[in-house]
Amino acid sequence: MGVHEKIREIEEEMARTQVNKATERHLGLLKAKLAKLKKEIIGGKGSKKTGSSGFDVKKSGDSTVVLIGLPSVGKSTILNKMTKQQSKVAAYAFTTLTVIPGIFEYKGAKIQILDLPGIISGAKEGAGRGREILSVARSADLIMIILDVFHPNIKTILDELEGFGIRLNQKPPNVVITKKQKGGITVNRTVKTTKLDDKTIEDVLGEYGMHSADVVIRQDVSVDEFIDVVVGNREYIPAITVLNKVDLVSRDYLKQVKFSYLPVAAEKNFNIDKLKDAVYDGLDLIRVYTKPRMGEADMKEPMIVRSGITVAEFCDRLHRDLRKNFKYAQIWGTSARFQGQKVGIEHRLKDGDIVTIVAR
Ligand SMILES: Nc1nc2c(ncn2[C@@H]2O[C@H](COP(=O)(O)OP(=O)(O)OP(=O)(O)O)[C@@H](O)[C@H]2O)c(=O)[nH]1
Ligand SMILES: [Mg+2]
Repeated sequence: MGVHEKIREIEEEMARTQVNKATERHLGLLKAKLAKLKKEIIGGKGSKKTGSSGFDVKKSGDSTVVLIGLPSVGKSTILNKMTKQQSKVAAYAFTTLTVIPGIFEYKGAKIQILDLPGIISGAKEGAGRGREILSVARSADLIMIILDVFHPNIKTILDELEGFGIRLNQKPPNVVITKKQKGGITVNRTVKTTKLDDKTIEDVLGEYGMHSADVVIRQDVSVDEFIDVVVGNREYIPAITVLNKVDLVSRDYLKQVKFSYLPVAAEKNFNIDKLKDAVYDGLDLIRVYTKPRMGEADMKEPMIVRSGITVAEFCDRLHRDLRKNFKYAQIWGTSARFQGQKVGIEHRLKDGDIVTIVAR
């Protein structure tokens, strides 16, 4: 039996199973099995840096936004209106066949946008170069979901992204699993939890061949979130939803759309500015200034980086070898407990921080 058939079989069993206290544990196990099979689909480790995308994309700018949507929803039109790029636009499906990058500057940040071919249902299993497209999405700093006003079927898109290990607008669950050689599973909870019991935790870990581990639960996680931690190759990415071509409908028509979205008519330039704002806000960027050890800080040209960035990641932005040779950093600004505080590589930076990196 192939992976896809096995997945379908489990999904069918889950659909047949009533959700109640008695079946909770069994469902947890099925979910774990399912996640394991789905991981095979995503393939390889595929981290942000090394992920083989199949599409050759050269990242540039301070952050990268990808356009994801069904064919002909207006992705290329949006790219063209937001940047100076001219990606081909046409009234038929699959006009765009590869990645088309564009860039725009906003509030001092250089933001790259990647226009992609449309995805179709089954993309995560490879339909219509779907895997290449979704791999690019996994590497994004923000995903822009584009929907056509006449087919606002957001569920198709969410299913494809979800099935490819992408978690939208969620934080990584605060759970730590440390493997051990022996001693069984021990679970420690630092908060009161209601959604996940010890037996289910054991079942899920067992499914992944883990029979001894220390588990620390710091948040009331669901079994799905716990499985995400166990599987481990999830990308947590912010997203915004755009409903395009609103010039073609009335206000009344829009009232029946039940999820939240930004209304846009790209072709008419309607709300392109609002879209730029939404992208900028969604990226949650901060300004960080660098200061040489002996000199003055450069307050003219901040580095624009995403909020929550660690000193380690900041080093990577400055120079390839800096992380390797890192000794300590000194911080002036809101992330420091006192001005000039010495910090390690895991320290998280905040907006307006001034940083000196001291390397060997
Ligand atoms: N009325 C209207 N038409 C639009 C709007 N935006 C795009 N279109 C039209 O929609 C069609 C598809 O636009 P594209 O930008 O090529 O769509 P796409 O999503 O890039 O399509 P693929 O590359 O094939 O996936 C074209 O005929 C556009 O002129 C809009 O805001 N209003
Ligand atoms: Mg296109």
